[in-house]
Amino acid sequence: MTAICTPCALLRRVRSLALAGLLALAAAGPVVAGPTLDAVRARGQLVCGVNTTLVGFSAPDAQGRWQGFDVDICRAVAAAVLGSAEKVRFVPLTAPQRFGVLQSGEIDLLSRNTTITLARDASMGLQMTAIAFYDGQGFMVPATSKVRSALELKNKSVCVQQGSTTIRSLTEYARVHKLNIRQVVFDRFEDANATYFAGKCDAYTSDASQLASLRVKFAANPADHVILPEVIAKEPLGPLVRRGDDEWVSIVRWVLYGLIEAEELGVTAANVEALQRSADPTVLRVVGAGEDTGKLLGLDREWLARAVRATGNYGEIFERNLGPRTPVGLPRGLNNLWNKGGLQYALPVR
Ligand SMILES: N[C@@H](CCC(=O)N[C@@H](CS)C(=O)NCC(=O)O)C(=O)O
Repeated sequence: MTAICTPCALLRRVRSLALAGLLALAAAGPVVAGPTLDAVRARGQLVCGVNTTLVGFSAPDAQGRWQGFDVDICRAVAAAVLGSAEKVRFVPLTAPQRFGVLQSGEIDLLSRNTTITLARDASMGLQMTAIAFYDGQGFMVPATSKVRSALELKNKSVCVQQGSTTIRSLTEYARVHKLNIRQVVFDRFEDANATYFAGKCDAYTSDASQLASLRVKFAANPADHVILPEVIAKEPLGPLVRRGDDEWVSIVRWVLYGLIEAEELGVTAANVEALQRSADPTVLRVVGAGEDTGKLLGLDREWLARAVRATGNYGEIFERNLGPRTPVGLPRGLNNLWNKGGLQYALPVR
């Protein structure tokens, strides 16, 4: 029998082939592991790029153990992928170093107060995963200064570091508002910090969360430095990976979404075991006792349960490292859940 090849029949055949392909894929079980997951597994360790020292985000504690919000994201990924949050090597990176090290393959993941912009996403061979922290660029001034608004920085000097999004936004803001700001630019973070805290710049500009962290570490009394109300640029921060390894992008993205989803569902490090007996299928998926979401990522059923057990959910990570009861003392603000007035909205884990 000869096949009738009208455009309609052709379309039907393409559709049925596509459907058969999709069904075969769904039945195939675990998807292919990408090259990064393979390398991480073979090494038995995740290599994570973090900030050199930014209290609350990434800094070694008195025992030399890395602590912080960005650090916990690395640990959560390691717990999901390798079964242990301890299987991470942290690589401290300066602002100018961070992208080259990720591009060259020296690290698997960059979890380091890094803003996702169009240019970075589209032109560096790197890819954003999800937004871990909604930040914005701000200014800090000594409390003794009369300046109480960024618009009062006319003819003032502002300390700023190279290799970040910060200088360009400062330049554009100053131009738009005709502020004639004198930029005092540093290659090294240490020099920018030392100069501002020695009182040699009228203001310091960076991500607002960073300013809050810096005053805790460097000011004799953090209350001696005031963060001005203006946010001059959006700084959505999140983990970056190399472009071209879609499986790895998915894993990092879903670990982050999973931690946020866990918070939304009330799954915490402490109750993840007890909730194995939950009647709610959305909770069961998160605690690894329901539908197996891990196999679609090339992982196992308990991937997310392990991450939550190791680091706590997103809210627990935030509160422990940055929240009002920590020295950095940040409110949840934009980083609250979408149903509590914030922007954190995890795509559904199902
Ligand atoms: N979020 C911004 C700024 C992040 C950033 O790297 N900030 C600088 C200070 S403005 C920093 O952390 N430097 C630390 C270092 O170089 O060791 C970005 O991604 O460019």
